[in-house]
Order: sequence, then structure tokens, then C-alpha cells
Amino acid sequence: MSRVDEPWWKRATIYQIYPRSFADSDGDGIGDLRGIISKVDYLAELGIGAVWLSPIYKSPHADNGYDIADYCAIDPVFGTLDDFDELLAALHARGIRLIMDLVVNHTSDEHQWFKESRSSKDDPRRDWYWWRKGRTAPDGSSLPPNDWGSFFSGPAWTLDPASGEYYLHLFAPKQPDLNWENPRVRAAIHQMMKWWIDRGVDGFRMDVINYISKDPGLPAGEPGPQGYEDGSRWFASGPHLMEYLQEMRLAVLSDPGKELLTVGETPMITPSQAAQLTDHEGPLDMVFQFEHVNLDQVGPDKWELRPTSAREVFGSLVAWQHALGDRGWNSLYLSNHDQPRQLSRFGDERFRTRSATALATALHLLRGTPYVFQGEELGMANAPVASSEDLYDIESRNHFATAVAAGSDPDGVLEVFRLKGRDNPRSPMQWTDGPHAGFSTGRPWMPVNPDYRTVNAAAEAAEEDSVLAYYRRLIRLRANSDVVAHGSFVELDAGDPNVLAYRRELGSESLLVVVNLSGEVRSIRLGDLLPPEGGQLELVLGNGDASARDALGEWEARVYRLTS
Ligand code: TEU
Repeated sequence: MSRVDEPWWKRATIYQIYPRSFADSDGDGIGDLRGIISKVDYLAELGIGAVWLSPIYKSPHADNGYDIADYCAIDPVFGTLDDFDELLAALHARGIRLIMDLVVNHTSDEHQWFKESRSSKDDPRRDWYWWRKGRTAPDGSSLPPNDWGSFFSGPAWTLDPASGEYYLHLFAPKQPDLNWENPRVRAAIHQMMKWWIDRGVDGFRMDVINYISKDPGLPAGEPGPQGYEDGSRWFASGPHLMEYLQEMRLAVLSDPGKELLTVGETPMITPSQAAQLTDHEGPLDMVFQFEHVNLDQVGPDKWELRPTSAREVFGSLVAWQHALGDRGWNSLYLSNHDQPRQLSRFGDERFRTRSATALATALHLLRGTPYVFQGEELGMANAPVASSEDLYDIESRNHFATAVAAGSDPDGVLEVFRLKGRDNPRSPMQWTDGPHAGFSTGRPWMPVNPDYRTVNAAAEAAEEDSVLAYYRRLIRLRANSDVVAHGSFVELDAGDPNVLAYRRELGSESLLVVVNLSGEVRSIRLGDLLPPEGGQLELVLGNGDASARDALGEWEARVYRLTS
């Protein structure tokens, strides 16, 4: 079916593995590469085209591997380079590509580059990071160079007593920001990327890549949470972003024989910036934009929330379909290792199978490349948080300590984490109804969700109408369908705000998608959703009985092929 000239990722579904929580082969309670190797047939059966692997590099794990101490070494907790090569070969043998996580806005403070940089003001690597003198307060004490806050609570600067200067870290103090203004930094990153490409990897997911170009003046920002400033207008999509990414594309990514995929994680990005980054002259293939997952956020504080709905979230995704059109390309996601489980957040656990599959149908058949976060294909729910003992993520731990010290009610803070915290999606993958859900023979680093006795891969593999079985059909539908991979997007009005309806069209091919995004029965007029020339409807996928043509059951999704 596939066209020779198409990029492979237009019909592929990409599966994100968070290695710590996927499968543990050695019983230490932490997932590892050999664990992933033992599951490659599961991935092949799912029908995915590529795996995006969250970081497996050497790291002190202040931020679960998003703090890298050596880009060209595997952390011993995950295995060895030989294990890595074996995993890559096992995936390739099954036609699955491997996308690495490229975390180059910052390194770990334990990276050799930073150790050298911090060693003295005259070190040749001093300007590989952002070192600045502090300001003097009226009382003579030292203040950081500006008042920016970090994403993980507290200031974005840490004083290094040895030199008396501060270094910039947009995330934790253990994640110093690299200075991309320095061409030697850029060259070192290109070299490292080539090293992985030569090893055989198929592309990169680029962590907060739109933060790499900062205004070197590091000016004052806007008022932000916790009394700090939000400096994002000086570091998000900064002045040289395009230039640095074009340079990277030319230096390492442009070999046409390799078909490398690049997806940039780009918080705060607008549709026009996304189009510019991903159109046919743009430096990236696609970006992760954040608009739909931030609709529940009021203002600059991540933890100040308002209710939202699946319908509102899809309204935003539909606006992005129009905004990117056939210029640029969408990444389609509802959750990942930083976002809560989509079932708990946008679906309805009372209609677990129905709402999990409805959300997937609505998302996957849009124009763009869909991403599945491990366990989503089982309908996994948010990890329960009973007390502050259940906080594992650095962002939540730091915020809890800061907010409670400032007088917030601890239970109130925990309640917000249940809605938005990053621990929610990180509980171990549920493989079986056996001990620790078959994730590990030892005590998992984070508890397994108690619902594993019913929600697990083994049980769902044996059922015809499970979430897993449905995902397999949905992923194959995209893989085998030109209209899903390449067709245009036509928004439809089903006459009910809870019903999402759209058509995908390519030449004479047409697909109609109708999804009830609510837990109540809804009536529709299917005939009104046909194109002007009319046509016959053939049901190709659905999660309900579809018997009452003009009534959609709770969270019912239907996909029709239109034939003349
Ligand atoms: O995340 C960056 C990001 O902007 C947020 O989604 C982040 O999760 C945080 O919630 C801000 O409030 C990326 C990674 O995906 C994340 O896991 C890392 O912690 C972060 O960068 C730093 O590398």
C-alpha cells in the first residue's frame, strides 16, 4: 500500500516507552533495556511503526534521566550498549524504528562538560553554560542575575561558591542550561547525534528544543508563580532557534537514505511558529505543541486549574488541523510521561473501554502522526496518590515542599497533583494479574496501580473487545490507509457539541469519523455528514454495536468508509 515517495512517519503510529516503568528484567524494581527486548513481539503485534525511547543515558536521575551525565553511555540501571544494540536489532527485525530522546537544552551538573565549566572562570568550557555575576541587594547580600523562576520551583539560578558566579537552570539545579550561542557547544552536540545515527537509530525526539536560543541579555520577565518572574519570552522560540535547527539539519539529519524523524518538544508554541518549523523547508518534521493539554491551566501557574472537557480539547486539536493545513505536520497526543493518563483526565473511568477507545479514535484519525504512551493501549488510569509519601517526581516533590512551607493546605496540593502531576502516568506497565503486575519480580520503584488485576495486557490480549484489541485495529487502519496518512481534513458539524465529526478525503477516497465524547446517548443525523455527492456508508471500525444508525451510545466511536 505504501507509496515510495512518502515519509514513513505519515502512516506510522509511534509508541513512547518510559523505560523505568516499562519492564524490569533483573528484579531491581526499575525497568531496563532487556525488559524492553522481552516485549518486542508485543510491540510488533500492536502494529506500531516506531518507538520513542525516553532517556536511557548515564544519569544521576534527578529528573529520571532528563539530566544526562554522558550522552554516549547507557546508565547501568538500564543495561549496556550491547543491550542497546540488541534492542535496536530486535526492533529493526520487526520493522519498527527507534527514536531517541535528545536532551540538549541542558545536561546534568555531573556531565564532564559542566564539571570542567564550573572548575574555573578561565576554563575553556566556562562559556559552554550560562554563568553570570549576581546582583547586590541594598543590604549588601548577593542576588541572582535576574528573578526568573525555574520550572521545578525556586529560582532559575544557583550560586557556585567557588567562583562566586551563578549558573542558569530553567529546570532543577542539577540541570544546567547549555549555552547554544557557543558554536563549539553546537558542534559537540552534532557530533554526539552522528554517533547515535551511525549506531543505527532512526531519529530524535528533542526535549524542550525551542528553549535553546536565549536572549543573551537575560532580561526581566513577566510576573510568574511563587513570586518569581516567568522569563519565557526571552527563552522560548528565541532569536536563533531557526538558525540552530537548520544548522543541525544540514550537519546531521539530511541524509536522504536514512529517513530520520525529528519531533521537537515545543511548549508555548503558536500554530504559525509550528508551521514554520515543520513545513517542507522547516528544520523539523513535527512538533509537540501544548495548547490542548494546557487548556485546564489558568495563567502562568501550572497548578492553578479549571475544569475542561474532551470536547474542548478536541476543539483545540481541530483548530490546529486547520492552522497547519497541508503546510507543516501535527503530532497527535493526549498523554505522555509528563501528562496525566488520558482516560482519567479526558475520558470517564466508569466507561473505561468505551471512553479510552473513543478518545483514541478521535485522535488517531486526524491528520498527523499519533503517539501512544505505554499503557494507554490498555486503558491504564492515573496512579493513586494517597499521601505525600506517594510523590516521586522532582517537580511534585519540590512544589509540595514549597507550597506547604508558604502555607498551602497539603491535601489541597495533593488534590491538584491527582489532576495534573507527572507521577500520574509513570506507574509501572501492567502486564499480568500476577505479583507487581508482571512488571518486576522485585519491589517496583513506584507502586503498581491496584487496578492491575483487571487492567493488564495478558487479560486484554485474550479479549476481542478490549482496549488493546481496539488499538491494534486502529493502528492497522492508519498503517493501511492512504486517506488517513495523506488525506485532507474536513470538519463537520454533527449538531451536538459533544459529538466530534470529521471526514478525511483523498481523491475519491473518503473516511467519516463520528465520536460521542460524552457519557450520554446522543442523536445525530448521519446523512447530514455525507459529502454533497452523497455515498454509501460502510462501517470499518467502531467500539459500540452501531445498530441504531442515528443514535450514538455513551462514548461510542464509529469510522465509516464512504463508497459511491
Ligand atoms: O518537559 C518539558 C516541559 O515543558 C514540561 O512538560 C515539564 O514536564 C514540566 O511539567 C513543566 O512544568 C521535558 C521532559 O519531557 C520532562 O520530562 C523533563 O522533566 C523536562 O523537559 C526537563 O528535561
